Amino acid sequence: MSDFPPLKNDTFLRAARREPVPYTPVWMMRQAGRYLPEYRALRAMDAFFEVVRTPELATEVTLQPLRRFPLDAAIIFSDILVIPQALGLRVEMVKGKGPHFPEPLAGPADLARLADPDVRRDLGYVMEALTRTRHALEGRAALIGFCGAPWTLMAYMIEGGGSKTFSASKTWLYRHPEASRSLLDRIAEVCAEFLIAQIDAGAQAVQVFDSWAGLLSPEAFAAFALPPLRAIADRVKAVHPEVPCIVFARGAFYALDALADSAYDVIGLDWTMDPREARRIVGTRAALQGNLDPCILYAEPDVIRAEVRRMLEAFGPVGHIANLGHGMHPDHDPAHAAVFVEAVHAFSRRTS
Ligand code: 1CP
Repeated sequence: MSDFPPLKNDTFLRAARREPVPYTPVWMMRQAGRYLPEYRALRAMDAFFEVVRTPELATEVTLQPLRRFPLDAAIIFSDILVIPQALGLRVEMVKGKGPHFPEPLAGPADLARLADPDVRRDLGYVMEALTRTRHALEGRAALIGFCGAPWTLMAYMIEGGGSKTFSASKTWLYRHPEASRSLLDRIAEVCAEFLIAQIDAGAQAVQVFDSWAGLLSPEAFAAFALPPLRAIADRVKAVHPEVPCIVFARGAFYALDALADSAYDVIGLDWTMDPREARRIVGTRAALQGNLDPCILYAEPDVIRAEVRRMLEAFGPVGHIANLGHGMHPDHDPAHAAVFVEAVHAFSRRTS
């Protein structure tokens, strides 16, 4: 991969390794997306998964937020649901509603319906988008690849979309624990292969999104969600030991100690988690990422700046990647995202 432009801004990678940085690096989950008018304009012409599957367009959308804000990392424009698609399930993006699976997994017998994907071929468009984006970035920011975590993907594959209680997928855990484990292991294998292929194609860090971890009891998380999460990082690290792996298990405060004991280098925190308490639990075992409540971006700029200062003080200058505690919302004002990013840089420069 030596033909990529040299990385001129390595603050994100240094913070992920808990090395000293001149300022705290920052990026935003869902930084590419509907709150940007230039994204909405592009989306007006193409269906969501068409944009995802067209490397030129995915590269363009990935770069859009970097043209507006001095972000320290770019995240490739894609979706966690490309893995269920590669496993043979149909996924549609319904306007105003979100993802919809017309034929979700109804029971363990449906596992036979799943395909055995060739990740580098079936999801080759993601790898192509990463390679293009890495060149287009010209080393201005690090490039992050990602995938969904096995539990979160299993939940979508069974519920057929978002859900308030996720009772169908949780029913699997308690009624069909063996089939659940076999599905989770199968997804984990695809996730690991996919992340390794993304790194080969140019990703400089990878993040695993376990967005629905918080629906599980600590016991269920330990029994079902954690083993495949661990397996993914172990497999990626065996091939690419130098590439930072980030885990974002939303709502799983109770799992911080176990996650710090895994091969993940960085643990993402949602806004319900106290950074000082997280630091006390995790110690020097991992860097932390997060965790401003995305709704603070609805406040006046001075409030955003004060909250950023509070966040930076709570995390401290070492081993912190600033981010939101979850993704940008479609009705966020891009000007307020700019205030967030600039405040992180300004305050951390002053205090470090
Ligand atoms: O119509 C549109 O334009 C669809 C909106 C949209 C966008 C912009 C979806 C549908 N996905 C995305 C992009 C996306 N999704 C990215 C791009 C990179 C970036 O961060 O800028 C990423 C990382 C994701 C990951 C993703 N998709 C997650 C994990 C992160 C999280 O927010 O918890 C999840 C749960 C999804 C599923 C999904 N895809 C889209 C929606 C609206 C949802 C969530 C639906 C639900 O709440 O169940």
